[in-house]
Amino acid sequence: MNPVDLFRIPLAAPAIFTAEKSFRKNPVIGSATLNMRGLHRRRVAWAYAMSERRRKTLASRIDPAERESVDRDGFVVRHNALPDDLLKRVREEVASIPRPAWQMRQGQAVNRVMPLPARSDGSAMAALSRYLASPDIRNLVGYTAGRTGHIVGMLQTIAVDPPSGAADPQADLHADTFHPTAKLWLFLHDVREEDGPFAYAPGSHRLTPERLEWEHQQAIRATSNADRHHAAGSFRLPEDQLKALGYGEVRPCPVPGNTLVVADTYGFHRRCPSPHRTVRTSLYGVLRRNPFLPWNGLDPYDLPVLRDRVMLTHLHMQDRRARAGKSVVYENAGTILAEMMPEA
Ligand SMILES: O=C(O)CCC(=O)C(=O)O
Ligand SMILES: [Fe+2]
Repeated sequence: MNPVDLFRIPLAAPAIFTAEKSFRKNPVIGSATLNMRGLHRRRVAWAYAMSERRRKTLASRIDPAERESVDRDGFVVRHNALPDDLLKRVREEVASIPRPAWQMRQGQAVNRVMPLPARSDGSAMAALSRYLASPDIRNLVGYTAGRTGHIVGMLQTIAVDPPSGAADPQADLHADTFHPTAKLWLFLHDVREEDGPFAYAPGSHRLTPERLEWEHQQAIRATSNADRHHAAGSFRLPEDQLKALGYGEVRPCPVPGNTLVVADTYGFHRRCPSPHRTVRTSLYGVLRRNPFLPWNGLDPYDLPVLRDRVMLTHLHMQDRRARAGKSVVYENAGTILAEMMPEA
């Protein structure tokens, strides 16, 4: 071990009990010695067991058919998610009202995010924010994530222009992190098979003994993995290994507009590569919480002062970093229309 790491360890150790996932950033989580002795294996098994316990207390709050889908597959698809009049207003606003946007380019894919308004301002975007806070969505997403809490919501556009860059890293099959956690997409328009839909390996959210052993093996060598996403704790899996872990084949999810997809992104998933230019816009939400605490709810982000400002505050901090000449994940893209094709 590098002597400098000795000083970093007392500071890095408490992260073991949080949602911290990066092997590269955290010397304790990334320690080959500790992982050989079973640190990662224990984190995975414990986080999973706690999630299952919390899910039991939420089970009666969600629709039985949707619960069955999450339990069996790790994701659920709900058609006609928004009432017609709200859907119409959302589509009109998205097509005609420019909004502050931030973008991250990953190879040929641009991921554009637009925070939702923090206050009710009569807009359809504010209504989307309320939709995410409704008990129906909170419970469904909370159940899928294995813990309820504030869903960080935004408008998301994925714009893919195949000749413009390298492969899209999100098109590699992966798990987002080491514990149950949820994302949602409410696709505003049709996403056909050839438009780069979301795809998921059904059942891969379940911790099989083979998956646990695989997690253990990955963790030991994670910091030196050539794929930086893998080293950051978002493990990549070659698709032909799904079967060995006890899982089904990847299933693409093309959807008609107004379809809600909620997925436990501990399960293996990816974006399908798009063979042509596509722009895919959705209401997008993320619920990722500390998986080790026994209770649901009690999320500081639910406090009125923080609620709905989480994303915007994060993005403003990115702007400050950019102005200071530091590297950022999301670049300010000005005030633009959500569905605009980015410049190459
Ligand atoms: O955009 C998609 O279809 C999936 C991307 C992904 O892997 C993610 O957001 O975690
Ligand atoms: Fe992902």
